[in-house]
Amino acid sequence: MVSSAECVEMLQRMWRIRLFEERLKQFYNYTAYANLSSGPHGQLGDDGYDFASDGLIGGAVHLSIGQEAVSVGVCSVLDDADSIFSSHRSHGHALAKGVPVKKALAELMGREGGCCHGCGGSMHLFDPEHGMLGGNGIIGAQLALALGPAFAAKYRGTREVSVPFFGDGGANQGTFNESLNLAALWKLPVVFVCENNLYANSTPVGIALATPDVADRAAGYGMPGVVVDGQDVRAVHEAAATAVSRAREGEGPTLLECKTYRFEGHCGVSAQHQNPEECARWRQRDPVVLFGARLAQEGVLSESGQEELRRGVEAEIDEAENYAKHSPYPTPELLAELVL
Ligand SMILES: Cc1ncc(C[n+]2csc(CCOP(=O)(O)OP(=O)(O)O)c2C)c(N)n1
Repeated sequence: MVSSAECVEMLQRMWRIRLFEERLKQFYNYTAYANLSSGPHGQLGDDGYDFASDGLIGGAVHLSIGQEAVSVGVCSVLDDADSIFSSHRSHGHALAKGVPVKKALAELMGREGGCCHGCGGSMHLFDPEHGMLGGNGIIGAQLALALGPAFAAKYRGTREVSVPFFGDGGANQGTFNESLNLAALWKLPVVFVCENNLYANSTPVGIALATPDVADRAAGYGMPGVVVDGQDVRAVHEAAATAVSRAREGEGPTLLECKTYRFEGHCGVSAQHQNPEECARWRQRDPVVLFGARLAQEGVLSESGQEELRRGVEAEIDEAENYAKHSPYPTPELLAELVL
């Protein structure tokens, strides 16, 4: 059973991810990305658009607003020594695992003070100190990479667990089969976390998945497959706790499928390809709002306590913004040093 203090900590982390990504909307270079893009990405919207800040973040930015309960619920049962691997949609995972906000924001702005000295950017947040072993622009690659530290832990007889987060689209890559098979065969300490947000880019799961639940596939590898409500952070925490303790005890991997939804478009904002009624329905199940209401109802944290928590997170992000904006861009010499 998760304690009150842990609940408050989880709510704080959820707010951190939500407000961090809301802040990103002001900095994202919509114009450059729209010019590069075609199809649904090309539609510009007004939501959050701030001309003054436009361009502080270049390249593609994938927001995970709406999916905070998954990253926070899973990471709440992990230690710094445990490893996570992410995809193109990696900010939430990084922050949930403890990557400092200022290092993440500076990285997104391409500054030297970032967790990869500004040479990685949004899709390559990486911070081994906190066990964040990287975002990845290659869909499905993180599943195979996660087997490395899991194998090392098993080989050395230590108790670290490795967790790849991937989407429903990632579940259809060949690496899914290879990784689940090998992890099960060797009983590796892995928890495979599928964030099924119902779309891969703009492709709905209904026309891409042969069965409604990705978790059903676990049976084919002889591991438990668990479906959990990805909007309920406590449910995710509990399911992840069971899977992680199984992995730590040497009993092998679990496939955890979290049913969730992203409230923004695939890349950037306002490029919604989802049906508006569907979006509205899921917004009724906003994981941050739901959890806050539950904690108020249970007397764990009052509404004013939550407001204070939220303001504290906002101040933390203001401070990170100041840090990032004052951090220099990396020099070509530094790039050469890091890469060579
Ligand atoms: C190997 C590979 N194929 C295709 C792409 C292009 N691509 C980028 S994101 C994406 C959809 C990913 O969907 P999903 O795994 O469900 O994650 P979500 O975006 O829903 O979080 C695709 C196909 C890619 N980056 N890598």
